[in-house]
Amino acid sequence: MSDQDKRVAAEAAVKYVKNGMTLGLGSGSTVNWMLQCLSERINEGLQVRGIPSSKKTEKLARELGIPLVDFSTTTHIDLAIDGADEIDGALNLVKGGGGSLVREKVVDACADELIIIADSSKVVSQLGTFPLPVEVLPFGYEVTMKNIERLGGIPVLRRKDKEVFVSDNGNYILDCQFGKIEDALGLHGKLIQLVGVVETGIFAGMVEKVIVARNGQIELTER
Ligand code: ABF
Repeated sequence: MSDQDKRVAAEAAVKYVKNGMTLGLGSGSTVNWMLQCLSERINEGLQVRGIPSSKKTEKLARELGIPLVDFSTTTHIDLAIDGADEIDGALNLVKGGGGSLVREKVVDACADELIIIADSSKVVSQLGTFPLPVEVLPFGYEVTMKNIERLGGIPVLRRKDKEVFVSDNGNYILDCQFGKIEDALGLHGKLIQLVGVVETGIFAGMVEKVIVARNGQIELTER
């Protein structure tokens, strides 16, 4: 996992940003490099505005002077740029390692185009090595865990510094080991029907472009 490659992928994605765009700003360390690069372009005169997908992204974007709006201003996003934890050959993703999967999915799904940026460590032949993050309501999460187990998963309540992790939406995250995920969309469909499940970290059929940097070289994959 190389910081240099994250930066190379981030800079390549910013080349797709056009004047006047409303951008979906994802979350994670690769996106943080993208925000840095976007800020430099804005200082050179680029006029864009962004909708952040997490409180962390919003904080950094403000610090970098990136103009921000929210969905009360516009429900149209020209281009979203986001990271991922796993990317397979069909451009299906596992996301949510940073705990922002719900707002990421709202922003990414709204965008006319979604570009994913990553270092090569995220590219996998099959999803599932990374435990699948699932955001759940705190109320009755124990029941939701049992129901996920009935689907063959091993859910673990996410903790941060020994405290239960609470998402920007006030919910809990279950990190679920399902082993190799054969049918990502099918698994998402089963999970999202469970009472108490808010959203899953499976992003299937949403991605137009994936920009991966490997040893400083860009690999572009388009759907
Ligand atoms: C974000 O990117 C999250 O969904 C994911 O956990 C994170 C991981 O990527 P990075 O390596 O860039 O932090 O979108």
